[in-house]
Amino acid sequence: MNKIDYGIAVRSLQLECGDMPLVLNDENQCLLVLLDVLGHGEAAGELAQRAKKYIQEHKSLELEKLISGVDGVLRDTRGAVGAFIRLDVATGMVRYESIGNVTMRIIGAESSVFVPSGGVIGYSMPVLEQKYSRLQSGDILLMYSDGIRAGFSSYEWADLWLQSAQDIAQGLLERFCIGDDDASVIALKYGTFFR
Ligand SMILES: [Mn+2]
Repeated sequence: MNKIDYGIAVRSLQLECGDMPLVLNDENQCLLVLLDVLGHGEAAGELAQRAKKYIQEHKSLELEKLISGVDGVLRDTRGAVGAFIRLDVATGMVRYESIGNVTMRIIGAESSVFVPSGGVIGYSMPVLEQKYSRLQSGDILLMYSDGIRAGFSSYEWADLWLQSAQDIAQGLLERFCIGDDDASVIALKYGTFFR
């Protein structure tokens, strides 16, 4: 049986945070969302919380419907970029969609970067496509906002790989946080890891 270990780290520029990383999992499925409401501060934070509440209340919706719902919640606001992943824990199958510049990467035997769609949730939504990937045992899945330096390479955090998902998320935040925007990281370790 495959296992997951996940961790979340957030750094807010002000008291309220416009980044909203969220992981909701049950026995079979894991929903990972990372929203970055445009701008930061109180107004962005309030929108992020509104979107979070909607996602929590509609977490079982099919992914496109969920994203459309979030688009509805954020309609006529400053909007957000966001990445959405639904992971089938048993098989590692990943269904994903990303609108705007939230990064999703798999680090492992076959590393890859998920392809985002352009657009802004709540403002200019792209046509959503069915996108799939698959996690293999030993893979680390990363999601992070543009408050994190985008193109860091895996050797820059090789010392973090064997740590817990929470320590990886926190370590990446501390190491690669840019500092002029809210920043957030979700790290998920999939399958069996040898320590
Ligand atoms: Mn941002």
